[in-house]
Amino acid sequence: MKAGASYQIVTLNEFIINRQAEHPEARGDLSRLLHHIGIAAKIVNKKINKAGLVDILGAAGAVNVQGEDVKKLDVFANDHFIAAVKASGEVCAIASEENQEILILDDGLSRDGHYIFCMDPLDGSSNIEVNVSVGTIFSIYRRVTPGGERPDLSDFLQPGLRQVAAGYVIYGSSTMLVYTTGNGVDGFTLDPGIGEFCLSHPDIQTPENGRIYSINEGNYVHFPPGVKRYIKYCQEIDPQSSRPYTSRYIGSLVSDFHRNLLHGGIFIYPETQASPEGKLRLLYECNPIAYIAEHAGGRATNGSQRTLEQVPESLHQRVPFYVGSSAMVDKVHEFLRLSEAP
Ligand code: P6P
Repeated sequence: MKAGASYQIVTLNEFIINRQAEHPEARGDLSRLLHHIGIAAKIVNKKINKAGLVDILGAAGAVNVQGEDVKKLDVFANDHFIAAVKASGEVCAIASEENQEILILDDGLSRDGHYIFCMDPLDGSSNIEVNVSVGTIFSIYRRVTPGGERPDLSDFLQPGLRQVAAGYVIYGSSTMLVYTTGNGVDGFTLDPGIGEFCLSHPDIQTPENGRIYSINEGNYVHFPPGVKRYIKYCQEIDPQSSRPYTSRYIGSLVSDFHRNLLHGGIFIYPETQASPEGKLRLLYECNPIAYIAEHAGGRATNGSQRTLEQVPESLHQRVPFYVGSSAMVDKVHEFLRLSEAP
């Protein structure tokens, strides 16, 4: 950067307020909720960064040197995102990967909350002990039940198209928050020095095509024939580049998706023998990631139907998931259709 060039830091909160100003009709309720999500992300990030010191802090279930009960990090993350969403007063109910049933927030403010909140508070948490990036994934809808009345499952069984916002936090070599409210996808990197998420990736557009495919090839023998053929296609020499595609699989959805979002690529978790409906959850993994992918110019399906058009049948429903660069998702669809042709 040239001497004297001004580097304008745009913090997450400034960005949220600026974006709200573009919508005079906005009442600030979604902005307030997003602000509280940012706070929870910073709290979880601080805890995760210390997770490597578990021997000092004590393993989950133990009592640490400070005499505190050590919680599993996904329980810790779940508690803090619930607390942050409750503090916003804008959400009337929560669905979480950590809770079998929906959590009704029926204290004064929340009872009239306009939104419902879905989350996987710490996706890929088994990777923490080996220091691999993990993430929080969230999704926000307007409630369908009347304000003031008790929310119910109908508020959550909405197709992903109706999301008003979706995002993820990736706790990696740096901690980032990436989200969309349907008007572009923007990425913020946490600056620990000032404790703020700062705009680092404005208006993310995912490449239309890519050379990275992400899939757990350990399940190869159980994949649908079309997926097997697509993998072989990726491994052939590409005439344009004289080399095959690159296989990258971290085993943490947010990390695999984030890399493909920026560089181009496809992530696939199809149905397998162990997971005949697929492994990933529609409400709080596939829909938010699909919403982000589409608003960055990408595509997300279950192998035939657009993920965002799928009407959920249950809270923790699993679906096959193909997400990433649009040309790559289209290409795997060709192989799936060919394999189904009579
Ligand atoms: P597998 C992590 O447990 C997770 O839910 C996603 O983050 C990840 O993409 C997937 O499961 C990995 O599953 O079966 O390949 O280990």
